[in-house]
Amino acid sequence: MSIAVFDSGMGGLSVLHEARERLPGENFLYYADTLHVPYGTKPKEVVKDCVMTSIRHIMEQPERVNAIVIACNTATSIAIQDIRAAYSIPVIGMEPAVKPAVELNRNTGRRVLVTATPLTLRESKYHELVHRVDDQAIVDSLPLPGLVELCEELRFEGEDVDAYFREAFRGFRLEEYGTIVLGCTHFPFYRKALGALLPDHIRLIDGSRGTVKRLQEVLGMAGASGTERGAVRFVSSDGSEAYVRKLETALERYARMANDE
Ligand code: DGN
Repeated sequence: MSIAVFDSGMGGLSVLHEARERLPGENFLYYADTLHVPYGTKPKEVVKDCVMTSIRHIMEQPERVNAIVIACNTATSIAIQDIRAAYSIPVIGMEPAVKPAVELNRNTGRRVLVTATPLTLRESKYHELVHRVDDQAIVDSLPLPGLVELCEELRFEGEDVDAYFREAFRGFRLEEYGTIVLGCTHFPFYRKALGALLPDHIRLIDGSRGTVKRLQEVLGMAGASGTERGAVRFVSSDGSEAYVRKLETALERYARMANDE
């Protein structure tokens, strides 16, 4: 079985990591649309074209993938219906983890803060989701433009990162929040930096576990089988070998960070 994991850049590695933990024997193709990263600050129609072109390239790869994970909240909200209409293999998307966050904070007096790219938070898909699950009106939203770019430079912690978050959270009374949703697949790279900055009671959640669970359901695969580790092949839309090396480094760093938690 070969499974494609797609993002504009390296954010989808957080989903690939989760998928390899759950399905270690499978082979993965990781495709990054480096020609067009970041998506989240571009107009919707431009993003839709970039996504459809990327999916076409994925389908042309020699692996002949059996399923595609759209490991990008922005691309999912803009294009998942078009992708599903165009291809017959299973296509699994991302959704900001608003529902579990609301459940965790129900009747606690604490609020939920959803962070994502500006485009994800502007889309009707997000507003419909909040409308459906936020029955106690406890959800607030915070776009984090610029964080994807920091991540793409492998700047996961340090003074610049702390300064970015301090500025972003200015004006929020953080003690009121019980959970912060990481609604962009690049953001879990900042779990450690955020953990050090935020009050201890705040929980950080992201959508990768839910997406991989869905992938397992759709493929009818309960979990790890066999002892042999599957392969991962990285492809970038600009053909850059240097970016492929960067993806390998970032995946290792992410795995180390996730295992330290
Ligand atoms: N990782 C993408 C997401 O989950 O929304 C954002 C990437 C981007 O191109 N902005």
